[in-house]
Amino acid sequence: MSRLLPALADTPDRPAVRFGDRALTYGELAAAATPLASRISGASRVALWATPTLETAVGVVAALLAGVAAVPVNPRSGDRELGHIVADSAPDAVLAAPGEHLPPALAALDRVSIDVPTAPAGPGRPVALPEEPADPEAPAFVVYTSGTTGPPKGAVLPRRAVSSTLDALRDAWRWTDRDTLVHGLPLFHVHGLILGIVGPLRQGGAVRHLGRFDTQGVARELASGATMLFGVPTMYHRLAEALPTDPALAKALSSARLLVSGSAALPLHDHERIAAATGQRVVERYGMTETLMNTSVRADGRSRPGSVGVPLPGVELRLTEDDGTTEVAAGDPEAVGEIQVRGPNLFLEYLNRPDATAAAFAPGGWFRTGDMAVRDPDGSVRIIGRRATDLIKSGGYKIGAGEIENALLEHPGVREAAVTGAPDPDLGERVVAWIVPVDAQNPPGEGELAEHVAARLAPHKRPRTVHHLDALPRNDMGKILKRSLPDG
Ligand code: MCA
Ligand code: AMP
Repeated sequence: MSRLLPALADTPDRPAVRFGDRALTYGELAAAATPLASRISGASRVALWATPTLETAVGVVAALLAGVAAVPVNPRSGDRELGHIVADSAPDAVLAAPGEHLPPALAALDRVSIDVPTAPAGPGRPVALPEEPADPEAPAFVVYTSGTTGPPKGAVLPRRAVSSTLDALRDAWRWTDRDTLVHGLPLFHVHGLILGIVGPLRQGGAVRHLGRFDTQGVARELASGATMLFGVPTMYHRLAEALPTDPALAKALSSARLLVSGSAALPLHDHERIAAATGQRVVERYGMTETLMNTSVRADGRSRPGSVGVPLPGVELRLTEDDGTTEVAAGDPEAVGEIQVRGPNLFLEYLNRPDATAAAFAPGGWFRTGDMAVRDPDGSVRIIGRRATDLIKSGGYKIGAGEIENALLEHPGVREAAVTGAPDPDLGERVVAWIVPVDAQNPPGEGELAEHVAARLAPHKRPRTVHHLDALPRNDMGKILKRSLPDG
């Protein structure tokens, strides 16, 4: 019996995961993950080369069964980002599909191959699952997340955060073993991996991953038995754009039981276009790497565009003034405050960063999210912005301005750099770089700087627009005044 994933033993013949034409039942998943779990048993942490493949799903199940914390790694991470993650998390081994070419930082580790039989055995004798750790506080994941400055921090997520958030979503979304989820999210973040893969498996339902997101894949899966869709707003924007010319997509989305958006705010215009074309209201939920899920519009509740719903069962939520401890006036729908949360969904700490961990909490164990919101009279939360302007949300990815500025400053043609976010209809925000070149006659080009950042950090962190300036606006202390930069 698996505490986190009971269906592995209980319903071996039911479909569990599918990527393209490769699929596993729960029994087959247990059979593939169990030997892998024994190979890594006793390790403290393992890196997981998180390609959007069946192997990643098997790897994550193996790590959960073995009670070893998984560190999902973006296969597109550049050398600087990857070097930091490997040095900081010090994994005992790396789990990767056979044949994957690993960059040097990972190739230096012990490699454990995720072997998935090409022709699974079908119904067979039940697999004896390993004894999972009984301690709910044992780390299950270390997920790296960007801050305003410096390299990403590893949020250590215990098993209890994973189980409590998924059980709360079961309740809020009426999520059951009869549901089949479709998604095309990357598997190195909470949204795609914990909600999108571990989520359906905890409920005993199924997941079909598209490999990569495209509107036709969504239509195909929803038209052939999938019941739920998870996506970031950029994906819903692309669906909204495609709807007017794709009646099959409209029909498929209309037939879904639940469409869920998260990771950033879904613009009103896209909400409205999808509702008009499909009759469906997209449900928004609000979460964070450090807190997993905090609030959601309930499946049986009223979805209002702009609302991220009510606190999930077990989650306490308050809005505070700038001092971080005084609660804003209750019942005043105009009162803006920072969202603070407390509950079993919270992370344990930032790995190796006691300073950052301490700074993230207010007295009483309240986690400071940095998100600003108001509360409607019915208790539902409306996010209106972020405290830090140096955090950019692009395509649903959180990107720290400081991290990109540091990478840009490593380019020989860059003397000074500032990074901001500019509104973007597709990505929500896009990364904009403001550069003072070393040689004004011969400044580095936009493509060259994008390539430079993509190779060091990750492609989604690359600047989409580059402006050249003679000097950056600064105050008397020399601090860059980003608000004085023209609109990006
Ligand atoms: C372009 N590309 C490049 C370069 N330029 N590669 C290297 N160097 C360059 N200079 C490549 C990209 O790698 C990609 O390759 C392609 O060009 C297009 O990239 P891009 O425009 O960045 O993105 P996109 O393909 O248009 O993707 C949009 C997307 C994506 C699919 C919406 O942004 C996405 O998957 N977002 C999900 C983010 C997410 O999961 N967030 C969850 C974290 P190729 O074409 O080969 O792919 S938040 C979270 O977990 C919390 C808990 C929460 O609340 O959910
Ligand atoms: P990450 O740190 O990448 O896990 O992203 C978490 C952040 O994404 C939150 O602090 C919010 O700013 C944002 N976020 C997540 N879900 C939503 C949502 N439904 N609406 C608005 N912002 C969201």
